[in-house]
Amino acid sequence: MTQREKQTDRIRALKELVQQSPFSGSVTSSNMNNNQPNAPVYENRGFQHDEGRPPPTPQPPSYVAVIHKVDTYHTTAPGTPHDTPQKKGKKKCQLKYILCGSMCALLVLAVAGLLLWYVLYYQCLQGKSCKSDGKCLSSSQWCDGVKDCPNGEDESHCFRLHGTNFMLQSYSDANQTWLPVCADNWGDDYGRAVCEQMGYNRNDYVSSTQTSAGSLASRGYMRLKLDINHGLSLQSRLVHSQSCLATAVKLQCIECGRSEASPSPRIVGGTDAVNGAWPWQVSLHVTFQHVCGGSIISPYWILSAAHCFNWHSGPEWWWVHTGDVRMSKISLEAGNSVNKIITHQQYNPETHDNDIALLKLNTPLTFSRTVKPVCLPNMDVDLSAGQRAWITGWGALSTAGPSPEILNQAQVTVYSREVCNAPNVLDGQVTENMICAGKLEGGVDSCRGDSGGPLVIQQGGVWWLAGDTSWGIGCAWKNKPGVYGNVTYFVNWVYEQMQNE
Ligand code: 4AZ
Repeated sequence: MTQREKQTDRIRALKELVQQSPFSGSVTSSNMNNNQPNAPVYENRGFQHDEGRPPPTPQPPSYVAVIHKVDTYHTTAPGTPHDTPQKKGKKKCQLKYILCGSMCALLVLAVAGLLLWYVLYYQCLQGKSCKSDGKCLSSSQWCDGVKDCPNGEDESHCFRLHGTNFMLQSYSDANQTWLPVCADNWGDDYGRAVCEQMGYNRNDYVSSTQTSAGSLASRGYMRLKLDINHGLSLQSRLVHSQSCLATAVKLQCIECGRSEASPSPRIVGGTDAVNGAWPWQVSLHVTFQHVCGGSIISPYWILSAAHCFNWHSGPEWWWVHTGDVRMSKISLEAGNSVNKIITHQQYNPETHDNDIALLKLNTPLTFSRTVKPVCLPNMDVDLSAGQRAWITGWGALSTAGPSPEILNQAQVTVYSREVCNAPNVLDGQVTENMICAGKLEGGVDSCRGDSGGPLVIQQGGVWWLAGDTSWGIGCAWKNKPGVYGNVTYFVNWVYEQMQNE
């Protein structure tokens, strides 16, 4: 046998061996041996059960391939009934369901926990929560003389004044209602303390008197206990009592709403006012020009409309002029500078919602015959539809007309929200924080430049600030009454601002 024959034999034997192996492929040609004409060439047909099967097309890597790899770690011997592909799939599904189930259970538990915390802490089942941070206080923590909420709101609405006779009421938590305050030993010190708590200055205080509470006491009183434990807050000394030997307390925190001249029957369609008739009316100036009106409510505070401060929002721009009906006269006087402008946080320039603002002065006004505050509405003072009201201001005398030298006054009618919102009137634009007033027949109205100024109503001998001039469609048009901020709606907001400054 030649060398070559020997080599050929060895190759044949090798070939047979390879063909018997499961990894065998038919030897034909391949690029492996392209340059060696006599070298055996292997064509890899992959795993073959029967020779005639064509080579499998290469499969992209898939998850199945990965699972197969995992299965090689399975302790059950390959080929046993446990390991059929369907079984394997089922097991995997079960595992997925268990995992998914536990995740869902955990999620439900977390949500339930959150809800419980929310209900207990924020919804405050037994008490009330602070608006500012949601902190829950028990009902006994409200009006107990200790400020528990960050801005002290738990102590800010514990007293209010009721009706045209200024009856002092305190909130009874036990009865969930407001009851008249009665005391055997009420004095000015108590009166001052309550007024200060409401937001007035101690120096504004006028008087406390005592009178019968009448039907207001049908559910009892809040009676002042003697102060054995000196230093206890007023609130914590008030206890609910069905009867009271003493009489109820009337409280005047500020001398307000007193006019020195009765109005004689234009603003549009109004007449000239006389000095002292509307002593709360102010003119708000920017760079020596009248821009808006406003109303004095205390020596330090002017109430006006938020929209007046759209363009000049900084207090340094503004000067408050008071004390005379002649614009030329008050313009020449120095006026009072403004320390702070507080516009309502929810004022909406598009809808005119919450169009109210407060100006705090740097120095207090000195009250006189022509400089006095108007009263903020007490609870239940009837300033509703049908009332005769007055509007005043230095605003334009017609839609495109000039402004007057002398303060103008006009009498208007307050309309119900239904009338204001009728399709042919203001078509649903008057919200609960607005009131509309004027003359549906046209001819009398507030106009450009009257904004922020007062709409007042006289009840029980004093003038109440029912509205601040806000907006309108044209001026004095038929079926287009003027719209005013509803001051009754904002009274708590006003006191809150006064308390916090
Ligand atoms: C204004 O432009 C304005 N007719 C104020 C009030 C009214 C209209 C316009 C109400 O300030």
